[in-house]
Amino acid sequence: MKLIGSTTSPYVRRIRLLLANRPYDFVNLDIYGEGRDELRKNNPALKIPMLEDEGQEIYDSRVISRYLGPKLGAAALTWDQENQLTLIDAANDSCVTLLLSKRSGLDIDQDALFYNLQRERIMTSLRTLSAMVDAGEFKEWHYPSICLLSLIDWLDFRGLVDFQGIESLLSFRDHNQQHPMVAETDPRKA
Ligand SMILES: N[C@@H](CCC(=O)N[C@@H](CS)C(=O)NCC(=O)O)C(=O)O
Repeated sequence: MKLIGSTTSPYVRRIRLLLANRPYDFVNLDIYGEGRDELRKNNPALKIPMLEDEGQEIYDSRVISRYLGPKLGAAALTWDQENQLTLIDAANDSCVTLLLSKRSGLDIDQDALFYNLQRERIMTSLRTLSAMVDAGEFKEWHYPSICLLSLIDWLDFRGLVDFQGIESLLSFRDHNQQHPMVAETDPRKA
């Protein structure tokens, strides 16, 4: 089994945490630099993560987690958990958009429809996720918790979000540091 990704991507970190303590090869690419040709060879969507296993290629972290589920003996997700993943992905995708805009020299704080929509989506999704944490919905260490930790830690690492009013998301991250591979996959160590 081979996982193609990077050491900073929150989407890749999800799969590395899911595969904690399992044998696989990890290919760490700089997808905006020297690793881009390798990415082009492996995924026409030009995104990471991407998994190769027994001749099967799988794109997208959510699909990879579905593929790995039965192999890892994980329970299928409930519809409520699927919704949690959709909120996590929504916030994550919008934040990736903001980061790439920033790196392109664009002002992400400007009063423009596109950026207003991203900021609104990020805050409504994060507020809902924070309330879910308070309600105990992320007490267990399962795939939705793995995805939430990967998102929150990456937002903090990149300084993309003001956590005022949603501090329980940071507490959730801090209280889950002991799980396998969480320390080893810290994006600050990339
Ligand atoms: N829906 C995808 C999103 C993956 C994604 O956006 N990954 C980022 C890295 S953090 C990426 O490859 N971005 C490349 C780009 O947007 O050009 C998944 O869950 O795997």
